[in-house]
Amino acid sequence: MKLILLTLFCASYVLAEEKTSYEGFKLLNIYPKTQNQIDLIGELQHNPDFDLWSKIRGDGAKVSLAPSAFHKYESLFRLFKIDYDIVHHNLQELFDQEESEMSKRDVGDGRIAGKYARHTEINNYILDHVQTNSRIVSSYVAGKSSQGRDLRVAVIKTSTSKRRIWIDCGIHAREWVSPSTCVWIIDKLVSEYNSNVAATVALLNYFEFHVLPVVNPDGYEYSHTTTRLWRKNRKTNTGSSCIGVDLNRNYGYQWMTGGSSSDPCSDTFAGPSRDSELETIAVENAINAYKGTWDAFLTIHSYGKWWFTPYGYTGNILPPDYTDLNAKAQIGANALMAVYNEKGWVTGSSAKILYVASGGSDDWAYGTAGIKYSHCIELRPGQTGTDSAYGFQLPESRAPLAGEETYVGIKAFLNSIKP
Ligand code: 0X9
Ligand code: ZN
Repeated sequence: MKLILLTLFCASYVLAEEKTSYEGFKLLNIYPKTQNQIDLIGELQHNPDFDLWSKIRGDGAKVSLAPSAFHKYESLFRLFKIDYDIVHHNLQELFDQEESEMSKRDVGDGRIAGKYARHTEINNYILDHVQTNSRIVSSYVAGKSSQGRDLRVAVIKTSTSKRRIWIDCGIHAREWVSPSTCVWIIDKLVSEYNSNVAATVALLNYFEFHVLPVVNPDGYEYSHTTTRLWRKNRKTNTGSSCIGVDLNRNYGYQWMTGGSSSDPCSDTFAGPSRDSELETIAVENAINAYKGTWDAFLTIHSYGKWWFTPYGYTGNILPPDYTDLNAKAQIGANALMAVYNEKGWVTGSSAKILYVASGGSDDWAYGTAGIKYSHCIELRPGQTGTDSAYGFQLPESRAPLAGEETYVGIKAFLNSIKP
């Protein structure tokens, strides 16, 4: 008996991985200005110990560094004369605050819109909606994640819906405000349709929405249970002890042509081959299942306050439809900013504005699937201004703001592409 108990204890001990501590981790704002400095940061961002949170150029690119990495890179910054300041001296404190704020609230009633809900809660929420609103909501499983979680897509449509709109969230694990925004969108579409909001009824009479709130559930769960800043999926990599593929480097259009890493330990690891990941394949299959019927592909990330157009893989050329795409993105961003009188949303090609990064789902949707209005939207906060000190750490109490402004922006954008 003793032996059995001991074995059980050991097994559960091994299974329950300890939470990653961010004690002493610093969050820096760095200010690379010259081309040399920008190129250096562009290279460093693929290093496993250099966690670039967002943009390379401009004001306030954020990077989080373990104490030893801080030591190492501080001297490099000095050598290259890159200015920086320290935004937080101890990231763990921020994460503790976040956890205590979240533990005070209760999502037991299933009302998870605007919350940082867990993956099971999100899937159950979709299934509940299918039950209670079967007239307009249905769902399907697009595939399974590498650890076997259901990639459940909510479908919202009426009997007259003609063309399709794809919206996905949570491809990057740590971008928690993204899944919460997808849930917000589902919630508002359904509730506004039920209460006969004319604009929403008209939208749903034309468009059928497919919303996948968490493309990367394994990573998302891992960022909740173990490592807050996890980004990739959780697939084991042959020949390496490092885990995970950056799903937004894995899509099969212009794969590995720039801004991605072939090192499994890097946060931008593009995978062993194009379209190698189950999560990538699931999204591609879902799109291919209704080929030619999609009018828009929207993939929601955080953070930066950007409404991107393709391409991400190169800044040397713009897509043939760029002028139109950018004009429609601007309509979306303007409506979004008007909701809370926010400023500073920027539209345009992601490679030109942010950095070159190939293998993104938006480029695949545009380049391979032929979906014209393919956009990657980076939610609040921005690099500067409201909430900017938080980065990925946007408090849960601010998530409804992101949900609502994005919902309004997307509706305006869709109205502008609807005939
Ligand atoms: O790097 C990314 O995958 C996205 N930024 S994030 O900070 N959320 O990781 C931007 C992707 C833009 N699109 C492409 N590069 N295709
Ligand atoms: Zn992202």
